[in-house]
Amino acid sequence: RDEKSTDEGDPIKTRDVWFTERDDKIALSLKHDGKLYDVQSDYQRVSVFNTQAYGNMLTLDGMVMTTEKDEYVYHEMITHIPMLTHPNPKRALVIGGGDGGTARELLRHDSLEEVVMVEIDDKVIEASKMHLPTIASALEHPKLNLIVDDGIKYVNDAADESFDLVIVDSTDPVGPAEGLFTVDFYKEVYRILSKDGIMVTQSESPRFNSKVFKEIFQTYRGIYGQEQVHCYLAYIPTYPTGMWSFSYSSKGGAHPIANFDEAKSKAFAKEHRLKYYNEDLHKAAFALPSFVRDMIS
Ligand code: AAT
Repeated sequence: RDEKSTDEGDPIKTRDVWFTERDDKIALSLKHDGKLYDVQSDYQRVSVFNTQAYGNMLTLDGMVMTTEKDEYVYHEMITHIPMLTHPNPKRALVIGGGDGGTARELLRHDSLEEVVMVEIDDKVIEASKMHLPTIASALEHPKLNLIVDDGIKYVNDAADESFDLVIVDSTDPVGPAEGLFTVDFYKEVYRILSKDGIMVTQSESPRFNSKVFKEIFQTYRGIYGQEQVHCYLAYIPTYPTGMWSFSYSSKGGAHPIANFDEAKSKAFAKEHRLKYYNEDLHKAAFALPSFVRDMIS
């Protein structure tokens, strides 16, 4: 993180303060008009910045989680791909996702009877309700059962075959999310999925987090089988490299392109005026650049 003001003593110049997400070799910077929230929770540093290009932005330990202006890409893609492939999803579980974006998109689907969301950090929920109201808009929805707890514990305690869809919308494998990247956790997720259940996870940047990216797909294929696990991509400008990946794994073998309902997808995207997801993109997102394909084949 880097905050340097170069405009002190010059009231004519506009503010020139930057948030920087820094890695060893690359960095991503956004100019902002101030910090709206900044709390050290039991798990991480939770902050919201008012950025000039992307609106309010949530960061955890100095890493960008979501922004008001590009959140729709991530949240539409992590939800509608499985929701429009599964024939009749009734119960969904979200691990993480405390900002509310994933729940908001899931709850557009009337077929869902219940969405259980398990977020470890109530400060993320508080910050999002206060400063990301368009993302947090469904957090009070009657079909949402919002639980503040460790997602690993919740999954370990959940009954066999109790969810049609499990979405792992969680942070990178450091801090509280570390245990979400282990074989044991994914075996438990498999156990709680119904027979035709689907698991979707965010699976990092293929170029930036290559090692984790490869491990993720190896782990899932070991559990679901080689042919049941697919990778898809989306463009997210505020995540490192801008190319973000998701994993799709199905217990019953539903193929994300062969089995998806294209007519329903088209009507759904139109009805809800989605900004990224549509029936063409549903198919196209699974087309991988050769270097990505090679990494996981
Ligand atoms: N939709 C926003 C995207 C996120 S936020 C991930 C959330 O997962 C955070 O709110 C974090 O508190 C929560 N989380 C982390 N570990 C756990 C856990 N063990 N149980 C429950 N929730 C957890 C992810 C953005 C992707 C990263 C991009 N670089």
